[in-house]
Amino acid sequence: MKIATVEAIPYSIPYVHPLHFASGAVHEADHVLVRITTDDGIVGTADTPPRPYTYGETQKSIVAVVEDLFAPQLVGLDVLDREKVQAVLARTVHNQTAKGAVDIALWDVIGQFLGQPVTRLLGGFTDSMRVSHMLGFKPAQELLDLALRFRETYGITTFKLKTGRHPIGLDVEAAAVLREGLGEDAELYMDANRGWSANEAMEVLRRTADLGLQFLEEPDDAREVLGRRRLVERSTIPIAADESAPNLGEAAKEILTGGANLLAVKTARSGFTEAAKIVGMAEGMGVDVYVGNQIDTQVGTIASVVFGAALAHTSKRAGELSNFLDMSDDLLAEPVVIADGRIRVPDVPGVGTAVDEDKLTRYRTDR
Ligand code: MUC
Ligand code: MG
Repeated sequence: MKIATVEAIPYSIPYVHPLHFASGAVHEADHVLVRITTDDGIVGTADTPPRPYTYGETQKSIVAVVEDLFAPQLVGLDVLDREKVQAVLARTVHNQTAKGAVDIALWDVIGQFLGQPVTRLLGGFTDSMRVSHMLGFKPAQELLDLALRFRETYGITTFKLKTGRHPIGLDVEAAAVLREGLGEDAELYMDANRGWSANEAMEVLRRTADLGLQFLEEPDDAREVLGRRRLVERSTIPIAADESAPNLGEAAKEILTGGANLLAVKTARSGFTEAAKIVGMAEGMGVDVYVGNQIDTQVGTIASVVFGAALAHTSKRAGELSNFLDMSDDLLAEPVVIADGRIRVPDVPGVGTAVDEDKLTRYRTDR
């Protein structure tokens, strides 16, 4: 069975609750839906979030690279020749999320072709993922009210607090109010999206030392190598690499050079194939991972759940899987359900991301 077409469809869905963080903000999901269709009519689907402040991609650049560069090289390849597809993608540098979406859409095709859920093809470890919810910049009391509502409504007890603000006391206060209000059993961690210097991050760690934070993600710019290394060496909690480790090579480099001792793995930027390699590398080096969030739609979230639940190493920690709740609508035909703080893997062949065609028609921006 061969790849017949590779499409990249831009669409836009507004957020009800925009998310603000140190490297940017989202008001609209200006994403790209990638679709691979085979000569037998199987359709594989994946979502692509443009994050210019993280990977340099835009909605237009994603459409261009998928349709103009990748599609002509992929059409005609057998859907099971995954390594040939990887070789095509690897010939182009960067374009992380465009490549990730092509990979996931292909896995979706393969699962449907074989009549198997992709999560089983990837490892089949478990059937659900525990959810961590990401809280954007807000005053401390609003953050706590939100977290309590998420706990009450969805059973979520793990929260990632977006930080990296100035003065740093804003984030220290937010963390303290969350810990006080949620109690000692809640899992809390911070993500500064490079908003601080290494010294500022050190100060935050000192002032939050008694709050039982799980880890600190991307506190500063990892390219400032010595500052980051000093931070990792002195911190009593793990320092996680997110945007400093977007692919296998960078992830290995960050671990080996002491830039991080924990890794965020994101299917939106690594697809399933490269994400699995990153997880294997981390496992081999005794480094923990967690499934991160690219402010994913429900289509993107299901891909993360399918991958995270497939492997023992990614199932240990909660995955960031709930920020689609801030959107006004979605393309997924069957809405994602969060119950008792968990999302179940869809038990269908493929990834389980069938799209509502009426909604796609309504939200696509290319017609
Ligand atoms: C994160 O973990 O940094 C910020 C932008 C984006 O796409 O995802 C994030 C979350
Ligand atoms: Mg992050």
